[in-house]
Amino acid sequence: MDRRAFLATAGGAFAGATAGCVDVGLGDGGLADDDYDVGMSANAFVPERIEVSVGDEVVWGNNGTRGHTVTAYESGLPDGATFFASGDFESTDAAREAWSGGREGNIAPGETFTHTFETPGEHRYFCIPHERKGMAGVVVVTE
Ligand SMILES: [Cu+2]
Repeated sequence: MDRRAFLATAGGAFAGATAGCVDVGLGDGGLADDDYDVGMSANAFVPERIEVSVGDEVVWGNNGTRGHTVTAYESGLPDGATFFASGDFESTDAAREAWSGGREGNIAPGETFTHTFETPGEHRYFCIPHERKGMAGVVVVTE
């Protein structure tokens, strides 16, 4: 059972207990489940792998409590793919420098980042401050 169905069921069964609670269904960052495609927990993108079609928009949402980045690995993109990074940097190195210089590119709790994928293939990306903890993901784009 998905979470929304569960909440709907619980709401019906315990309407008296939950009435007035506006936080039902919202994560720590204040985002609702359908506000994003890929969430961000303490040290992970959830899910780590997502499959979309050419032309689809992917929305990352920080539903955790810490700042994160979405930063593509230039070497982890298909030929011809557009580089993407929160903060709109032009390269992985530029994003790293801007982060260490003042947390530029930060996606704060409750914020989102969006990118539209136009090139088929695997797009690998990571979070700069949590790279060493293995915070990385892949967007698989199919025709
Ligand atoms: Cu992170």
